[in-house]
Amino acid sequence: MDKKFKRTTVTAALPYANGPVHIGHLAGVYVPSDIYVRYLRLKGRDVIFVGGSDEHGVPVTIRARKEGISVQEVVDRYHSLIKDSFQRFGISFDIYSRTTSRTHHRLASDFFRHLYDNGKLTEQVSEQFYDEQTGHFLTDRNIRGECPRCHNHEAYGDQCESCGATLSPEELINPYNAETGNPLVKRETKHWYLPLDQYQPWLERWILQEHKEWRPNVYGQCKSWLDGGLRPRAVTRDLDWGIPVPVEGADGKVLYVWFDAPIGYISNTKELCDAHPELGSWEQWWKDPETRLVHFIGKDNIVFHCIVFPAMLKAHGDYILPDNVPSNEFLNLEGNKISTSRNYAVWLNEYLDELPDRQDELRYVLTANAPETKDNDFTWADFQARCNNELVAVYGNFVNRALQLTQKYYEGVVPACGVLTDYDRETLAEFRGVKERLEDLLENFKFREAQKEAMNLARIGNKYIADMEPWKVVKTDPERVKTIINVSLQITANLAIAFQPFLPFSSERLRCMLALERLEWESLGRTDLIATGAQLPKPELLFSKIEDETIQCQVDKLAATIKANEEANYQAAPIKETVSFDDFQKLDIRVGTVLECERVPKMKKLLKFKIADGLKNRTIVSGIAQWYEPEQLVGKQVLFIANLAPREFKNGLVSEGMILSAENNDGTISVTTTEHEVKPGSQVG
Ligand code: B3M
Ligand code: ZN
Repeated sequence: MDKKFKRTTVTAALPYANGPVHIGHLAGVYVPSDIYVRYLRLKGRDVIFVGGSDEHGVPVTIRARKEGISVQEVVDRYHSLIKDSFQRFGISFDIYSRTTSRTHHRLASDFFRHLYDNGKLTEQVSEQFYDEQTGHFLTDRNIRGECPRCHNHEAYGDQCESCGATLSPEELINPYNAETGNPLVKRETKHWYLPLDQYQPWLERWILQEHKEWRPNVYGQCKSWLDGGLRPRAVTRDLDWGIPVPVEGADGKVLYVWFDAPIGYISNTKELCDAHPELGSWEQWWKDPETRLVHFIGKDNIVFHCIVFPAMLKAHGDYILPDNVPSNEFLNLEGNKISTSRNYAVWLNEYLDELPDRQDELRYVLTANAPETKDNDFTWADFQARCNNELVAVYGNFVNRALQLTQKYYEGVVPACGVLTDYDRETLAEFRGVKERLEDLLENFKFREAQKEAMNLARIGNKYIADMEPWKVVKTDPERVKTIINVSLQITANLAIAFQPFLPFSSERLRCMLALERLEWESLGRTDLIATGAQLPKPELLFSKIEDETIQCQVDKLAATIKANEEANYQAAPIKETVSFDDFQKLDIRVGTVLECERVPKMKKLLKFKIADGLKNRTIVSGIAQWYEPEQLVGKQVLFIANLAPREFKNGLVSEGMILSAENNDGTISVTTTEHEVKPGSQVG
């Protein structure tokens, strides 16, 4: 870290209190920020880690209406759920507060007022959609109407979920209030704007010139926003949930959630410092140029943290600006986008309940697979493989061998180190540079590589003990074994230290098993960490295997969610154009009995039927092999079109008609049949 900084304020994006947090949030923001903060604390740096719930905005109000409870109840519920899950998961916030706190309301309100009083905001009247019956202006998400592209009648003001089009409310045909169904009219309303265009030249210099070191994804997104030209942004909304606009004549208006939420970092710092005078004044953490500010966020929040919030801070004038904004890309889940509204996620609270005491396993996999440079995919199979093949088979296995052998040979008393061989020395030498390498990676937010580096030490340890085979040497050279075990224990202590920022739970357990008072980061790389003669307690396994059933259970759960979503979204296809009765009568639909059914060589999709149609036997070929075993259909009665012109397949096979079957919404096929048995050749009509 730069010498010019005395302390660091680390913030992690404030999750919306409209649902629990999921692995996407963890991988993108909370695990990396926690690693970073733990590391800084281990280094003895002055740091605070600020978090909290974002409790304003439209999503919480929508959730409240959906569940038929008050908005306050929604945010209360999710705030405690999120806070509790973070705590159980070991995200080591110094404070986790909320944007509905009184401190925050006051501070955000004052912040706005300061900008307003100093002429930093502009006023603009514009036309917005308004529900005359309820007397409310509506936000994009609360407006529905007919999609101009696909004519779905339930498109949202910002997007049509049917065809995926991005929309603005103006484009909707016959817009209506999503809640009440009332038609909407346009009405004039006044709002306050942050004139971002005025900050463009400054932002260009500050980001594009002075912060070239930001991650390429962050820098790139900023550049493209700046290249597109910034426009004034409204910082108020017509809404009855939020912080009232502290200006006369602004009744029914609140601060825009993206205006107040980042100020939440400041309010929460104030709340922290008010409760802990030893931390000094909150202002020192936000206004002293010797304080370094770092925001951890997801990629959909980049513009707010790199452009809008800095412009707000700059406009205010007293504040420091972020020094870095490490943002990750997205994490997908089993190849699909994670979605709170579609309930498609691995929710942290459920993970903690269903896989108890496995915090470090998830932390490990999310870091090993972190979407630092590109979107990444979380799969349960990969989770299991990494846990079993890396945590259990490498790190856990090595530690367990070292500790168990100490018990077995020396009743837990650390044996003295004798003369080191070249191989011992080479192994220990690998630990010498590790502190510097880890620090360099961590300081530069390369958590994935840093954890790999730590895991590499475990591999070295594992290889050492496997190569040394103390269980064999003990029979021939008991003195030598003492040295091997001593060296192994020194390596173990190093692992406990190196993994501490990443896997705090197992490092703590390992510390106890090594009977160490503390794990000192500064001692990383030393080979005299465990004193000869120290008594170690009986060890327990550091990691245990994740069983197939556990994984299957989770995979099934996701599949069930996908299925439930499909059901919920199911809409029958529109009815085709009307046909005359005469036209209908031209079709000759009949019942036939399946005499034979077999697969067609080289044509994977096809089944070949011999059908008795009451007059002769005919061959019909049908593309349903994926859904039936041939023998399931033999003897069944099926409906078929008897007068369809014969169709020839590539291999010369001719189909004399078509068997009728229904396609379910999940794409599966079901052959139609008659309710009672009827004579083959019976006409259907
Ligand atoms: N609540 C968006 C999100 O959870 C928003 C972040 C606020 S950070 C000040 O992605
Ligand atoms: Zn559409």
